[in-house]
Formats: sequence, C-alpha cells, structure tokens
Amino acid sequence: MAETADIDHIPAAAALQEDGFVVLPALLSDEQLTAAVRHADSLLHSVGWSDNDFDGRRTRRVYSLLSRLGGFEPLLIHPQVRRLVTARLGEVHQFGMLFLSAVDPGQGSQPLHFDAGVYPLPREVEAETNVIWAVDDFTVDNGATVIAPGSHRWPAGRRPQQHELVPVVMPAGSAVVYSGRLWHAAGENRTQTTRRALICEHVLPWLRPADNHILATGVEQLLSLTPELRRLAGVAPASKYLGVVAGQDPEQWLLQSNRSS
Ligand SMILES: O=C(O)CCC(=O)C(=O)O
Repeated sequence: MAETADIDHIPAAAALQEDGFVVLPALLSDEQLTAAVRHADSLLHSVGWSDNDFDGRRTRRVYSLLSRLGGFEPLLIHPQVRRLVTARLGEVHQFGMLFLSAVDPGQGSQPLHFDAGVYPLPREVEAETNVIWAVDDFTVDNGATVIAPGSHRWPAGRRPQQHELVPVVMPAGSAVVYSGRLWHAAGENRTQTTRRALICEHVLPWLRPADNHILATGVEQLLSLTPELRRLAGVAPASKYLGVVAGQDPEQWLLQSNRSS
C-alpha cells in the first residue's frame, strides 16, 4: 500500500521528487468534505457512463468545473497542495484536465498510463504535477488509484508489471499529489458503492492544457473567479510575450472588457 506522509513532519516535496507521489492524508475539515461530497452528488445526479474504455464504461465523469466550483473550490486552492505544485512547476502554471470521476461498481481497471503522455516531450521533462482528491474513502476494493512508485524516473517504453503497482489507500478528504510522469490508473471497483475523486492536473504555462478552460468557462464566469483561480484557468501569460491579448496582460484585458461592457 502507498505510504502516507505527514506534510508537517516529512518533507512532502522531497517524497514527491523521490517517489513520484506523496499522499497527504485528511487535508479537509469535516465541513469542507461534506460540502465537496454534496457538490459531487449534485453534479453526478444526471450524468451517464462514459462511452470509451479509457474513461471507463462504468465510470461517470464531469468536466468544465470552473463554471460550477461549489464545494470543490477549497480543494483546488488548498494551500499545502498549492505549495507543492508551485515547488514543482514554478509560480506560473495552469490547470490541465480537471474533472470529477465516479468509478461505479463493476468498473474494471483503467488502462495504465502517465498523464504527461499527451505531450510529445522527452520523458525527463516534468510538464505536469497532478492531484487526485478522494471524495470517498479509497480502498483496495473500491477502485483506489494504483500507482507504480518511482516510475516517473523510468525511461520511455518501460511499462509497469502487475507486482510493481500499489493502491493509494486513503480516507475521504485526502489527496495524492503525483508527477505527470508517474504510471498509474484507476483501480477495479469490486464493491457495491461508487468511488469518487476530483482529479486536478497542473501543467507548465507554455503547454496547451488538455481542457480548454477559457472557452469552457467563458468571460463572465472567469470574472466571477478569484484572481488565483483565473490565473490557474490559464489567464496568466507564460511570459511577457506568451499568452497576451492584443499585446496586453490578459488579466488587465479581462478587467477592462468588464468595465467597458
Ligand atoms: O480515477 C483515478 O483514480 C485515476 C484516473 C486517471 O488517471 C485518468 O483518468 O487519467
């Protein structure tokens, strides 16, 4: 089983660097967890199963969360998680894929993968640092994410064997932070209950994010977000010359467009 780290005592950043992941147990208060669970319930209410083997034909997924953050907001900006992600990717980074995943009873194991595999980059590039929040307890039987510790260092082409995989068992309200190069997958759900997770990828600012948050969220909703979440949505430019709007800082442009509308 993957070991957990007490972020106050074990240097979580060092564990993340060394093992490619770190489990941060019970980060949420009872109130925050209750709000997140309620929000997950409401989002999943009318959602059907995915239509492909990767996402899972007994898995429900909800995307475009920035326009309906509800009880998920504290998870996306949790200070301990933010510090770890920033230590890996630098001050300016953005959300990649961001979704709620509900692995229902009967869902088999997901194909093993590493998230940064969507980018045609050398394996050595740390392009992503990602977080899986347990909305429900993650157990060996209910589809806890399985990971291959240390696999973020493996060369291209090496794939995990079954004996190299360990389940990330953690109570609801915990998070696993992991490298985008770490091999992992959602586990098989052999129970009668659903295992829900909020999955939040973060990518370098000069890469195209897997999800187009600007379009999915829209200008009006972007303006309703905090400046931090707007930056994470991809509004922040990667540099003075990358990601500007008509030569202007996008944040300034957005605020001006709001004033003049
Ligand atoms: O749900 C999980 O445990 C992991 C899902 C995942 O890695 C993915 O869909 O990319």
